[in-house]
Amino acid sequence: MTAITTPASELDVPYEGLAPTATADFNRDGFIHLSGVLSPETIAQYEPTITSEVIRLNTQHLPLAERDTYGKAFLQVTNLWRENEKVRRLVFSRRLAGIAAKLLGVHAVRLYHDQALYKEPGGGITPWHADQYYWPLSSDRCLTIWLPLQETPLDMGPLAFARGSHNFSYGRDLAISDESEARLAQVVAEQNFEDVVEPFALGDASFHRGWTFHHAGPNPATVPRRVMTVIYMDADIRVAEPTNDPQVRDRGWMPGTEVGQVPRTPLNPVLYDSRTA
Ligand SMILES: O=C(O)CCC(=O)C(=O)O
Repeated sequence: MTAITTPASELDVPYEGLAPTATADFNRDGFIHLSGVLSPETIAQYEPTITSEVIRLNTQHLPLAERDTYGKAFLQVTNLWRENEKVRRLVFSRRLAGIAAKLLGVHAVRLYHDQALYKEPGGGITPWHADQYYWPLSSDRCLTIWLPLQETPLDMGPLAFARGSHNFSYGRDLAISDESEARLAQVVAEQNFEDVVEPFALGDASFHRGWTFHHAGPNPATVPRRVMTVIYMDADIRVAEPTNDPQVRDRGWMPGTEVGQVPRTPLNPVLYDSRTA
């Protein structure tokens, strides 16, 4: 009898495009932009589901003109993997988590949470900021994949990074705001950090460290700039004492944990472990 084999989903097959220098490049720059992380066909399969979940779960109904700068930047819908089995398959992709583990130089990564970030037509800038300001975590071994769900040209607000800024500690006390935009734009200019702004082809994705300063332009296009993100952390990272109010709230991503514990909760599964891959 002939065995019937189902081809493994691209989502769980290792990515072959990582250069031997990728981890070192990522450590030096604080981000990396990779081509062909997923095929256009895979993105086309998942985009409609993510978009309909964003529409279903969105709680932001104010007109753009009545929102603050953060509110104008994007619609933000979190932990979609808990809402939809198909989205769960994307968020739990071993390919994506495997890239995250390699870039961080760790054996295994755990999910912190996911979020869809949809910059509406006419949506504003994403102010300069560093994500780790929000995270009560014991080390900087955490990163975000930014996965656009359409081709993203320069005039649609692709994510942009200040190269090497993850090693600079000034400005880490700033929430996303007009103040973070003004102060960090000044820091980036004064420190001569290169502001790396690039278009994204369909299937490209970037990965950035928690302390890397990043921002995005507005979206004057007539269609939303649709993006899925997943935040991964070293599987051995621990919950840290919050240092600000947003970090107190962010402890909710690791429910029931105490400071000092590894967040082994049902919401923070290990998504990739090189020792069992
Ligand atoms: O999509 C954006 O405009 C912002 C994304 C971002 O800040 C992030 O993924 O950390």
